Amino acid sequence: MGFRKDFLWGGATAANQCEGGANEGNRGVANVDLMPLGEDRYLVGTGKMKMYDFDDQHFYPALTAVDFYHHYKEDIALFAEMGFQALRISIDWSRIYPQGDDEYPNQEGLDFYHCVIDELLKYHIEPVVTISHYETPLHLVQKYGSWRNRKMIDFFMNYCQTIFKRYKDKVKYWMTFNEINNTINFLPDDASDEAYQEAYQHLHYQFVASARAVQIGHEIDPENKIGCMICGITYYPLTSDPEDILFNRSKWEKGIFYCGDVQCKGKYPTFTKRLWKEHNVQLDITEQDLEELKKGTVDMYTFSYYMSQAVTTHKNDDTVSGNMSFGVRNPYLEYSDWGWALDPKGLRYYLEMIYDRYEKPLMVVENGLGAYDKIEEDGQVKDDYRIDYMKQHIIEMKKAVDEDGVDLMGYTSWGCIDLVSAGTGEMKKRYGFIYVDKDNEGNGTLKRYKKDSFEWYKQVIASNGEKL
Ligand code: BGP
Repeated sequence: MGFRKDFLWGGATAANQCEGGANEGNRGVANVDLMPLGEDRYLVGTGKMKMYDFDDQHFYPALTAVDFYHHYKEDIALFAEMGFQALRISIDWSRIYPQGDDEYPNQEGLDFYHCVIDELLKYHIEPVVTISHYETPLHLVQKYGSWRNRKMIDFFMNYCQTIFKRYKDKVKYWMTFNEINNTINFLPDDASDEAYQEAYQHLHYQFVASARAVQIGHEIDPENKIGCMICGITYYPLTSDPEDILFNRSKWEKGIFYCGDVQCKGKYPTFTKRLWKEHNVQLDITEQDLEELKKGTVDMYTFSYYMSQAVTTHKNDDTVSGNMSFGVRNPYLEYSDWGWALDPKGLRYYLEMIYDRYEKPLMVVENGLGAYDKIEEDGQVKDDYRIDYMKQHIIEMKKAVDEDGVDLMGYTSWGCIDLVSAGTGEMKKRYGFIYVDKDNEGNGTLKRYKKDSFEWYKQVIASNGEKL
């Protein structure tokens, strides 16, 4: 059997992590521009430190990133050489509406993505577009408090309508909010009731915005396939203590199913009441909102998968953090240079569990290994560890398809070209098939080099995942 004939193989990026060109094309300032490299990044990201202006003490990697803004033709040509059938990009809201609440869109921003999309289509590469990948115009954060405010739904709708219309007949695959569930995942287990209140309210407004976007997207073009995008983590209980089993279940409910259920089934799941009660949460939800959720269920479930996470209620100091999640070391697994569990079987488990729950087509829109790469004097990068990581994950994907009948539409590996790390702001945490000469502090020629994984991935695509 194997993967479907129209399986989409490709790679994934996000504007704030690869574009740069922050001050070009009339773009506004985005919240992520102010996420510095270094220790303060986490504090700014979690809102514990307010940073509304640039200062000399910090380096802000998103401003220049790997300059896809000026290199997109060269980069897309390299993706085409690998045989990409899809490229996941995000549209940066602040290029289209620099302030977020502007009356008219910014023509230069619209034109930029038009050129990028046309360049992809020239090589028959399907653009897969994330509408919001952690990028929000800063003005919306400062003036309205971002997603704490219901008004955000209207600003977002305006933005969606503009891009759905402008890229009609060119873009068919969309996803609304990248890793929407991270608003909850990011909270430590002992977060305050106020923090939960804020997070659940923020999510509710995003659910409504997403559901309305799905409806508008279908009205503008019935061919559109619009997905949710979930940070996929396979949670395991560390022990068989029933307390651990229940704790693990709450991780799945809170971290994975809560968002997926609302976006795929169009209603809050039954366990919601318990989750809200645990933290005395009272939300602003109208009857109209609930109607919108019902009408705006997604066409596909897209997700990122890097790792699994073991959790326990027992005292355990061997803690590990991974992609926006916290847990303890799993003695059966190896860990990456950044301490993320390497667990291909966890991907199969996730695929089967989710497909069984929603019966919607799935797409893996992020997967990959962030590692230290060494470039040799002759420009070679021998990244066999990356090849091995991806190979093992693709093998498990294939089992999920062949043995369990999961309907999998595609695979876009994360950071197909080296880009800025979302979690740490580093450049040295590299994921790409293409090496970019740039270091953490922003030095380098920006020259692109093919890694060993480049040729490997080319054969994977050419054989539709048979030659690994
Ligand atoms: C996901 C994000 C991506 C990407 C990836 C890898 O959470 O959607 O934007 O960055 O994780 O994470 P990191 O860059 O922290 O290694």
